[in-house]
Amino acid sequence: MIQKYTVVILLFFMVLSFKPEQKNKVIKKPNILFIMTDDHALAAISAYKGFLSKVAPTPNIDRIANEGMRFNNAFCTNSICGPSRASILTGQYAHINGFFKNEGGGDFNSSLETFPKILQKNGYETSVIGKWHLGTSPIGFDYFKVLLNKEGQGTYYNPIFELANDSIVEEKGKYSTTVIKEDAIKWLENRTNKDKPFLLMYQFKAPHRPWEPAKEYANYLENVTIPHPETFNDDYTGRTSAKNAWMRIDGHMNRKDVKIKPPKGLSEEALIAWNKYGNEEGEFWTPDEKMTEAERKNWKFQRYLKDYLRCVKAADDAIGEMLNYLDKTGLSENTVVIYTSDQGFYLGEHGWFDKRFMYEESMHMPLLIRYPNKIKGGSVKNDMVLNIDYAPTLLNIAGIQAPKNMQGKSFLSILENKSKRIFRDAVYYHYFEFPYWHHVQPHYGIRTKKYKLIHFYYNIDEWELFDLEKDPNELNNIINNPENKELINKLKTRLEELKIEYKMDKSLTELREMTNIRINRRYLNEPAN
Ligand code: SGN
Ligand code: CA
Repeated sequence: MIQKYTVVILLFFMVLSFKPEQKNKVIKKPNILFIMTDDHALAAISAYKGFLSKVAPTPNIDRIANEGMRFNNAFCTNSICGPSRASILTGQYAHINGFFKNEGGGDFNSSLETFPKILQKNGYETSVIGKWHLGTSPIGFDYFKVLLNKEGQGTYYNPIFELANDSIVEEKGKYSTTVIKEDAIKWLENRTNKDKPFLLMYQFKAPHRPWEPAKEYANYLENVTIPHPETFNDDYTGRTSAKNAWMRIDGHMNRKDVKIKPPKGLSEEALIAWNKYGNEEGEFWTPDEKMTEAERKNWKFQRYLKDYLRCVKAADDAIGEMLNYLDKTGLSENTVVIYTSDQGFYLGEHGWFDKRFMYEESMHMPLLIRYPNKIKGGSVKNDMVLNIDYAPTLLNIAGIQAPKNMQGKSFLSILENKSKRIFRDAVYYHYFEFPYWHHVQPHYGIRTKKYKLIHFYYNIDEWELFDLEKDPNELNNIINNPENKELINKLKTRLEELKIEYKMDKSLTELREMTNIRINRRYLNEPAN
C-alpha cells in the first residue's frame, strides 16, 4: 500500500516537474516561403541542367536545389495559369474546383477551402504578394497585394496592385519584380505578430509574355548566341494538334514580342494592331525581307529567349535577396522554402513559345524545396508529384492533416526520405481552353514513368502515344503501331481508373461544352462581386 502511494506521489511530482521543460521544447511550426514565378521552364533553371544552363545560369534559385531537394517530375494537371494556381490552392483538379479555363471560365470561387485559409485558421500569419490572376480577391490572407491590371496578368512596368479594403495602387515608374521583392521583404520585416509562423506566397509576373526586362538587365546576354533546343525544327509529323497550334516562334509571334519599334505617328488603335500583328495564323512579317526562313526564325528566337532570360535573371536576383534576408534575420533555420512555377513553357522546343500541351516542357513544373534539418542538400527525386499535391504537403509540413476533399496527397514522406512505395504510377492531365489564345486542341491523357497517352478531342478525335524512354522529345507518335495494341489497352484502362478516382465522369459532349463556356472575368478594375 505504502509502496503504491510512493509511486503515485513520485509520478505526480515527475509530471509536475516535466511540464515546464516540455513546454520550452515545443518547436515552432516552420514558416513557409512559397516562391512562384510565371511560365518558368525547367530548361531555364540551371539546377535542372537543361540546354540553357550554361548560357544563362540561375545561381540563386539553384541555391534552393543545392541546399534542398530537386524534383525532376513535378507536373501541373492543366498547363495554364489560373487553373494551375487554383489547383495549387485547393488541392483539387480544375474540373472539381471549377477553375478550368483562364479565358471565359469565370472567376475562382473564393469560398472554397484552400491551404492558406487552413494555415491561417491554424495560427499562421499569411500573405500573398505579386501575381494572383484568379479574379476574386484573395481570401485566407492577413495581407495581400496582388497584380490587377491586364486582367490580373499585371504589367512589367507601372504595375497596378489590388490591396485589402478595395484599395488600388499604381506603382508608377517601377518594375514589377522589384516592387514584389521590396513588398515581400517589407511584409516580413513588419509582421505584426512575430511569434506566429508565417506563410508568404511570393509570386512573380516574370517571365511571362511579353518578356519585358528591367533596365538593369537590358544588356545581359547581348553578345551571346542562345543555342537551339533539339526539337527546334520539328515538322510535327504524326501530330495534328501540334501542327495546328498557333504558338510557333516564326508563325505566331507578334512584333511587340520581339520589341520592334513601331513607325511614328500611328493612332492608338493602329499602334495596337501593328504591335499584335503576327498573332494570327497567316500574319506574316519579317524584320528584314532578305532573311531566309531559317535566319528569320533564329532571329526571332534570339530576341525572344534573351528577353525571357533577362526577366528570369531579375527574378533570380530577387529570390537571392530574399534568401539573404532569411539568412540575415535568422529565419532560414525554421523556414521551408519552395520554388516552383505555375507551369513550364516552350523555349523553342518544337519551334514554340507558350505552354498548354501535355508534352514534357509545359507539363513539367520546376519544384525545389529547402527544408532545414529534414532535407539533405543536393537531393534529387524522380517521383511523379502534382500541383494538387502541394496543398496537402504544405499542410502536412505544418502538422495539419489535409481535408478529405483535397484530391492530391502529401509528399512529405518523399521530402523526409521515408517513402517506401511508388508515390504515383500514373498521372492524369486535362486541358480545356480553345481556341484562344493559341489554338491548342483540348485534350486529356495519362503519363506513366515510361509512356504518355493523349486524346485530343474537341473538333478532332486523335490519340497520341509516346515512349518517353526511347523518345523523350515526343516526336514519334506510335499510336498506330500494331505492336502497341496491348499497351494502349492497358494505358486506357488505367486512364479510366484515374478518371473515376478524380471524379472526371464526363462525356465528350459535356467536355466540349466546358470548352464552349464563356463567362466573363471580374478584372478591368471592376469592383469585386
Ligand atoms: C496572355 C498571352 C498568351 C498567354 C496567355 C495565358 N498573350 O493572353 O500568350 O498564353 O496570356 O498566360 S499576351 O499577348 O497578352 O501576352 S497565362 O500565364 O495567364 O496562362
Ligand atoms: Ca503561367
